[in-house]
Amino acid sequence: MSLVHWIELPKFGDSRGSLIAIEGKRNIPFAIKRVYYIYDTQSGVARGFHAHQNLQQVLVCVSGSCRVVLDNGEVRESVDLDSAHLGLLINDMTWREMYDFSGDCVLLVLASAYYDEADYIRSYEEFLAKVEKG
Ligand code: T46
Repeated sequence: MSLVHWIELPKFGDSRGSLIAIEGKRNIPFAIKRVYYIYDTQSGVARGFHAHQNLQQVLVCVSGSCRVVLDNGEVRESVDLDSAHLGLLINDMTWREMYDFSGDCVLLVLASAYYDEADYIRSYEEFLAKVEKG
């Protein structure tokens, strides 16, 4: 089963340009408790390298592009984010790495929970041990 779950965000466009509306529990499958965005990422930098124990997130590349690697301990998949109307849903216990940020990349992230450092698994070995245990 693929780890890549896209959410199509409806685009309202007219002669003035485009508008996308995001609503928790409507076009996003959870109540949105937190929003953050990653931008000005320096060339060659990679981010992420962790999993979450209890967090769902949707990543939307609202400008530019980047690449996201997802890994559930068995399957590893790489996906390009370059569209403001596509959200990438990442469920908990999924290892993620982000690469190849374009200079104009703005990566918007919608999260199901408030920030909690204790929710992060930052060691790949620890992540594998946890998924193997089930
Ligand atoms: C994720 C990927 C996609 C906060 O104080 N509050 C926050 O809500 C977040 C997300 C981060 N921070 C602080 C913690 C660190 O001192 O911001 C700093 C950078 O965070 P981090 O190194 O975790 O950033 P990334 O880009 O590696 O990962 C982030 C999210 O943390 C993570 O949940 O899934 O983006």
